[in-house]
Amino acid sequence: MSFSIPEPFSYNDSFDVGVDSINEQHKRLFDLINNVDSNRSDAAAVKELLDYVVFHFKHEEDAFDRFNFADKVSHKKTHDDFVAQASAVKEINDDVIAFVKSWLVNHIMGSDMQYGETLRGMK
Ligand code: FEA
Repeated sequence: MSFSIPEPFSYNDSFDVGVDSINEQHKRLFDLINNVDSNRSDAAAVKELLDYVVFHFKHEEDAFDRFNFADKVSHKKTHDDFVAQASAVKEINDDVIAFVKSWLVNHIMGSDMQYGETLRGMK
């Protein structure tokens, strides 16, 4: 199943996974992707996005361990695969931007939504 990409590309309440800290991080990911889109040849913007992605994934994965999230192994693999794909990008173009936007939206809606119940109560 594929979810529609908001245009303009920004966070809205449909992305609420039920954990404030994670929602804030997801908002920031939308912003950082827009920043890369507007500054395509700026290596620092790309690095900032990648670093924040890694930070965010670790935040989620630490919570999976603490709350013993049943699907943590396959969710972590999805994260690792994305980091590998994103790290291999050589040039930011329309296809890359479309891929990253689609990945974020589909990952939040299709995967992150599934830990909402387990992580409820986390800040
Ligand atoms: Fe499972 Fe959260 O990760 N959203 N991103 N990227």
